[in-house]
Amino acid sequence: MFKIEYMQRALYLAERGKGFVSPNPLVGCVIVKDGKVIGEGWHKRFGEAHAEVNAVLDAESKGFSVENSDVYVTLEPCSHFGKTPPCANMLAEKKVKRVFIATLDPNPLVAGRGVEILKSAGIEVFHGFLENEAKNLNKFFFYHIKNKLPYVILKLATTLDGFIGDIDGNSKWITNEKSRKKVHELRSEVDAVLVGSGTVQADNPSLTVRLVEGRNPKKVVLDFSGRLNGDYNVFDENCFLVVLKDRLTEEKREFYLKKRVKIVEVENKDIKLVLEALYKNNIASILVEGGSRVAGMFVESGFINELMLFVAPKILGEGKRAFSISKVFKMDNPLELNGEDGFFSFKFRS
Ligand code: AOF
Ligand code: ZN
Repeated sequence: MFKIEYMQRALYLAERGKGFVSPNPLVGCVIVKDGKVIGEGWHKRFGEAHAEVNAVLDAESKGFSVENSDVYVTLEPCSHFGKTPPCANMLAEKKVKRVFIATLDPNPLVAGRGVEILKSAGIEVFHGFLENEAKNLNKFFFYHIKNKLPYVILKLATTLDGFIGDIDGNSKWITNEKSRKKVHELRSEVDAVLVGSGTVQADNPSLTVRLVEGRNPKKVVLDFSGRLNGDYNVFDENCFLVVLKDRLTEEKREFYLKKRVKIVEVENKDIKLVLEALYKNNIASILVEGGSRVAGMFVESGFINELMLFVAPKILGEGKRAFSISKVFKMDNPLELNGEDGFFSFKFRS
């Protein structure tokens, strides 16, 4: 009998791959036979076995045969020879009885072919269970596989009057520990964190994950004019420096080479070019962390998928604004982002 709990379990298992499978999707799989879970698996690491293979191995290692079983999987089993052979063929060979899929695979290499392979082997296939949850879990994957660009999250931490720092440029700390933990959690889930050269100079951030458990993201520094000069905490083998073509002196090139910083050269100050270049370097999700100039360039480019706004109940009166943009707009024609109003309620007294 079909049970939604098994799909929930498969989604839960999928999440265990967070931070390790990109640019692949998070996938989980549960195998059920005679009303009992006989195998569980998830995609653990990029380039390694897919969820279905791990679940079958899990069942077989415990002495179960998966023949005639029900397979719950959060993404359509693949149909292509990639880094691993196709999961749909493997399930067909194992003669499973039914396959329940949360959502189809948007990857053009798969996109329905996995279902076809299963059906033509006589397996009953059903899809569309917890589909929204499954798509949301893989929002980075669904976007990048279709658009060949990384999914971009802009993070802002502001005061009630919309400032990201005081008039001296001091931004430590606008938001509380809980918000900062959330940011560190996000860092551990995206492929890269991006900041501008101004932020590097002002704060010398390390952009690592410290307040929660998790792996460090790659780091991207936007320094179009190549003005950064000297050593900063971000510079190591996990760092990409984005700079306009031919702007770096030989001396700086040598310095970055020694630090093992990867240099990404772009033709002009175009965020789309930057995103295309980063995508070619296997960066499929980015957390943009500032400052105003970078936030301004990203809103003007239209390439923000999501804004995560942390607002502290503090007021500065004057300070560093969140977005530095190239024009001033009027209320009847503002720079408008595509979406609904947000709503917060702060409770100050009871
Ligand atoms: C599945 N199960 O667990 C995953 C799937 O390069 P490869 O061989 O790892 O293939 C990556 C593609 O396979 C990926 O883009 C997506 O379409 C699918 N991912 N499929 O059946 C899995 N991770
Ligand atoms: Zn597969």
